[in-house]
Amino acid sequence: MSEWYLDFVDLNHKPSKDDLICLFRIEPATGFSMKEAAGRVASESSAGTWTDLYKLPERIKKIMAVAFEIKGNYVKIAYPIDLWEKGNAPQLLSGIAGNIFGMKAIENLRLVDVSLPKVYLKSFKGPKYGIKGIRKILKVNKRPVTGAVPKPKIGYSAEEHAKIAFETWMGGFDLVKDDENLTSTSFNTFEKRIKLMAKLRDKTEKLTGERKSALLNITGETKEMIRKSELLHDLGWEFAMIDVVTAGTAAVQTLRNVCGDLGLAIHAHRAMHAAFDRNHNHGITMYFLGKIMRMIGMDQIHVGTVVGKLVGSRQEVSNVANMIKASEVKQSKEMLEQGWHNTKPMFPVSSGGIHPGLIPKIMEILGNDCVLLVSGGIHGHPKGTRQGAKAAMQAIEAAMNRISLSEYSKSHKELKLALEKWGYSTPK
Ligand code: CAP
Ligand code: MG
Repeated sequence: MSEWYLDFVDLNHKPSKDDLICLFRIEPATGFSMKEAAGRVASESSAGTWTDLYKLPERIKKIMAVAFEIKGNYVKIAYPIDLWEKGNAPQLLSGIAGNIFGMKAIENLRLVDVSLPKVYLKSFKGPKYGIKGIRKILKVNKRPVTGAVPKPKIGYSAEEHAKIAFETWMGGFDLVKDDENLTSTSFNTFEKRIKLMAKLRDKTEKLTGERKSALLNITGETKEMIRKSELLHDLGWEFAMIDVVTAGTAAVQTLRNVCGDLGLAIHAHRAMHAAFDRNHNHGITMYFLGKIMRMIGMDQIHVGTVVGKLVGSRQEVSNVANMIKASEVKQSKEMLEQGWHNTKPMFPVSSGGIHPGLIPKIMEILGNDCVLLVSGGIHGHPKGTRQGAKAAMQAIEAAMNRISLSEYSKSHKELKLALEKWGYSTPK
């Protein structure tokens, strides 16, 4: 068979400053060399096909991707900027995260990172608010922002849901979040929930003098998301929440535009990410997902907890959290150089199996610039949601003042009860 895959490999090639550079980890299938596998990835993700052609205009050679570095299983591929439509995230994924995952000549393929050149990055909006903007909205200066999802995940009526929100806010939390699978159901419609919650938000703000808000889940068909984001705006809400993987990058881009015009910040839930990032040999890293979501312009995104109920090593979680906050990232084994060119930093969100006993550890990993979602870990408190939220706020105070939880719990009864129930355990 006459192939031209090796035309996509040139280990002497020097990428230009406007190229997108991708870092892949490739395991070739039996019978294929690394070069043959790398050439296939570069070809199928850019301007190739499986056989040589009768005719190939010279011009096309200028947009062929080039595998220019192979180190063990790590391969770097340079993609000329002209391959890409500016401001089109789905197109980018169709190329560098598309057919290549299914090629027979490749046993396993991992898209590790992509380095986005300034000219491409700047064709997307980036976050509207970012960390500083959200801190300003919520009037929370230094400590982590706090939030909770009413639990169980789905099942409460809108009235019950709003009452739990009230208790959560009254316990000192800033945010109440919808769960990823709660949108608008017969027993808890979006409209009713956000109306009832808005009333109780106003009441809590009056009672406490604090800012209170919510991350309300608009995930759905794109036009329906637009309609729901308008409803949120009309009721004075500041955030829309989107399950960004299930909704898809096209919808997420549209909503970044719409929410931006309405002044809404966007909370990105990552449900379904583990379908492609959990197996370290194949798929797409959470690091890459975090990066394109910052590029598109989410204000905050779930990154994991390390010590909570879901997978994600300390290294993985802190790499993602650091990258979405950084102004620049230096190259290392599994990360490419990335300048962010004034793109605002995003808030990393830690959620999933958190209770007060785990809070200092999470703050040690993520620092104070994070959103802590403590849900089961407040609603399961022996005295209920409000006391549970107080216990979590006390754990944050203790960590901010570098006092051990056992010491702080001597004078803080809510924290004491939480520690008696959960201790410092990691839920599974
Ligand atoms: C947390 C959560 C979040 C997960 C998502 C849940 O609840 O609401 O969806 O944390 O994971 O349903 O599990 P709990 P991640 O606090 O009660 O565990 O943030 O890692 O993407
Ligand atoms: Mg959830």
